[in-house]
Amino acid sequence: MGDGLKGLPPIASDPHDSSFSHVTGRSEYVDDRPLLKRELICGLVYSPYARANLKSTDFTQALQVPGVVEVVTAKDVVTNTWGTIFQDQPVLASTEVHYAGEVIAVLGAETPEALRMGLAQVKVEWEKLPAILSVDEAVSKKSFIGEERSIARGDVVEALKNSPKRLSGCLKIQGADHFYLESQAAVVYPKEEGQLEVHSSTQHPTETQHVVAKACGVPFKDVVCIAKRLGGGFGGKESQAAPIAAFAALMAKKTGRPARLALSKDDDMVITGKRNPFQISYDVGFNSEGKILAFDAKLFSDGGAYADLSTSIMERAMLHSDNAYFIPHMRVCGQVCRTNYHPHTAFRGFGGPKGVALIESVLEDVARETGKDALDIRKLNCYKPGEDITHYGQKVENNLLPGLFEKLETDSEYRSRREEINSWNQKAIETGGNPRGLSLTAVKFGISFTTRFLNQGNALVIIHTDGSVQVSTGAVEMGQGVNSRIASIVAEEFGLPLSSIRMMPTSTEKNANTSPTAASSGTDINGAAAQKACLEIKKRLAALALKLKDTSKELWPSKTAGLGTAPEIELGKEIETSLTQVAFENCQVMLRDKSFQLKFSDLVREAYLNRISLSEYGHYRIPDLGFDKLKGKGRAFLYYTQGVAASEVELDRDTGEVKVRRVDILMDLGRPINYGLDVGQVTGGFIQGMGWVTTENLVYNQDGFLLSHSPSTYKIPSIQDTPRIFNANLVHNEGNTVNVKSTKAVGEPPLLLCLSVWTAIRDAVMSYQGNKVIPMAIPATSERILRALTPEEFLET
Ligand code: MTE
Ligand code: QUE
Ligand code: MOS
Repeated sequence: MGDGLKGLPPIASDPHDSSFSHVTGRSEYVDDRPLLKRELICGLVYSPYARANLKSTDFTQALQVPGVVEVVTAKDVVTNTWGTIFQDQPVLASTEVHYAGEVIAVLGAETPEALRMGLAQVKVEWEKLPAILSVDEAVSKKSFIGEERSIARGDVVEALKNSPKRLSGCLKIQGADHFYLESQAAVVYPKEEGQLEVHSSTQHPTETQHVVAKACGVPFKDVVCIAKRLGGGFGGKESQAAPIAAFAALMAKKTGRPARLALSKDDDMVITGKRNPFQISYDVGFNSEGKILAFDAKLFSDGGAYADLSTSIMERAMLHSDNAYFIPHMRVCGQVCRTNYHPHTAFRGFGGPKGVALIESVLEDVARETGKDALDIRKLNCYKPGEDITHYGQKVENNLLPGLFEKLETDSEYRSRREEINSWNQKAIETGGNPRGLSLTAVKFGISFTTRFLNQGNALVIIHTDGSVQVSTGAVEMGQGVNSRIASIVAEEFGLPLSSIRMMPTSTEKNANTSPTAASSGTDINGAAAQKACLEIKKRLAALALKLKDTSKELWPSKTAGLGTAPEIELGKEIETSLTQVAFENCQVMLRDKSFQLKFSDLVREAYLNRISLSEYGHYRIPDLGFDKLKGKGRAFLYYTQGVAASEVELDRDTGEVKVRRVDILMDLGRPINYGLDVGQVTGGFIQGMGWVTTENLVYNQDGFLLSHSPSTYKIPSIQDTPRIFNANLVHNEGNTVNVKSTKAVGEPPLLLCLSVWTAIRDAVMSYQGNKVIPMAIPATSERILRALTPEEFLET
């Protein structure tokens, strides 16, 4: 099982469908829409304090500024509550604010200058109130969102008691900003009879439509939300794009004028929530071999001021606390805390990275305690035949993990490099040199929304009479390439080149009741829906082709339809079986026995003239899911995307800086639809994660106001931070037949492999400190690294 995994050699791939327009600057984003006559530019008034009473507001002077037109406050909001899971959040706050950055008013002006001057003239009187600004404080005050949940198997208390070795500890994990290059933005056009056309940078057009409609007090039918493309979303535009669009819509509704709101980077960072910070305590029992016998963990997350997606994020953290490892007795408890920070939200990986950070960290510690190599500990505990049921009772099917560990151990030359690093570090300790670390971690990411009803998608496929095709789905293109992948699926079904397929802007007018493009499932769900639509059209076309074969050409629709000189061809039951006899290839439609063929575009034209529908709407639902949230048991995921990464780091002994010397990644992505896009997701996700675990440090003042709200104070990875040697490879796996085209989702899983950089940093630190267990928070900033290397030099004050 898993032995002899074969690599998948690089496959020449089609470029991203926007690559040309991106590099030539022609790609249109929301704020690139030309200004219309009378259009208003909006700006936001928000709280500088974590918690405060809003004693009074005075907009008179602001409204006297020439060019300032209107102000929108809570009084203008028809239904002033929203929230993706719990409706606990006001669109605009009115009497009390619960986080620094909470919006209380929207100002509309004719020019950016007027807007800036107007905002400066807004008078607000705040009365500061005590705020909760840490998880510890929230826990002691029992300030929670939702109930505590627990997922357990076996008898963890007894098994811990009977374990020959025990270890307990705490792990502190900070948040991270999404740092999409396009900030939150919306442009709203008021239309006839109260209708609103919303252009939004949103991962979730349906929710944006709904939040706008409720805030403005109109039925859903009167709001169309369109998302052509995003300059990055990463989860940050899953829930939090909706109120931004509502602000612009309220202004458009109140003034009857088009309204645009495009946040500055600083406002965006202050207002929007981040990856949830986590605080975790754990107790692990193991034997002298390093086999884990029992694992008990308690997870607290900082949800911020409102629920947002935090409870689902916590659930995913709990479902990923096993990661790639079988733990016979396991209990994981999770509780979201309500604090006075911006509401934290989805971020690539959702809760997964926090759960995986925990267990990967614990395995590093177990290695120290047993004196073994951490890779051997991981291989020993890895899911394998006979030990392949998760703590929530789902079987790990098509499990490539053992083979992935073996292959990357070889490909990355792990053992010889471990030897080199050992002697390097010995010298470093003696001579005051820079310590190095090496670590190999895994990911097993569950693919499916854990909330069952979200696992559905729909697609509209339209063939025009020249044989070119338009496809609309609920999927949002945010750079990940979902449009290119779906276009490839459709092109392959019809046997057409990609140039015949046009992916249309995502719009609730064509695809309603959609799920967010999230949970890495965009292609899985929407691609499968598009494929279903294609198959229905193909059945009709194939049935017609079979009829045309037996019809003399003079009687074909193209010769007779205009005059009505021959009866129409009737398609009967053969529609159901036609596809077994007909193939669509190379722009041709042909009988499989080669007795007849014609051009795709000619057949399409005959079909139109014969009054056969050339459009289809496909709906797809992921089958066989059965996770019971109350019991914490069942099949939560359709399948797992798996991978491993080995990272080597060097720590600067004087500055604490991290240099990532080499990274080797190996992932199972099934049969990639587009190899190039997939490898792009792997490397991009990995480096984005590296920022979270190393340099991205969110700093707040005592009022809970984010101070690090721009690239000058918040350090995301740059080109200098990319690993000096960076090998990202895939393995051959045709076995994931449960998913469309036997592919596997790629969007989030590679981010979790960044944890190998963090564990490599821990490896370096602990190796430098004589292999003692030394805790490390996320991110492992330079400061934290220096303190861990030489604590005596940095006494905490
Ligand atoms: N890649 C780019 N370039 N930009 C993004 O915003 N978002 C990530 C991932 N990759 C993102 C990205 C996140 S959080 C998710 S859930 C998936 O893409 C969503 O798209 P998919 O389901 O089509 O993979
Ligand atoms: C992964 C996700 C999401 C998720 C569960 C996952 C996600 C999301 C929701 C969600 C849950 C309940 C709701 C709702 C959405 O769950 O993105 O509207 O009522 O939005 O495992 O990415
Ligand atoms: Mo991605 S965090 O599921 O939008």
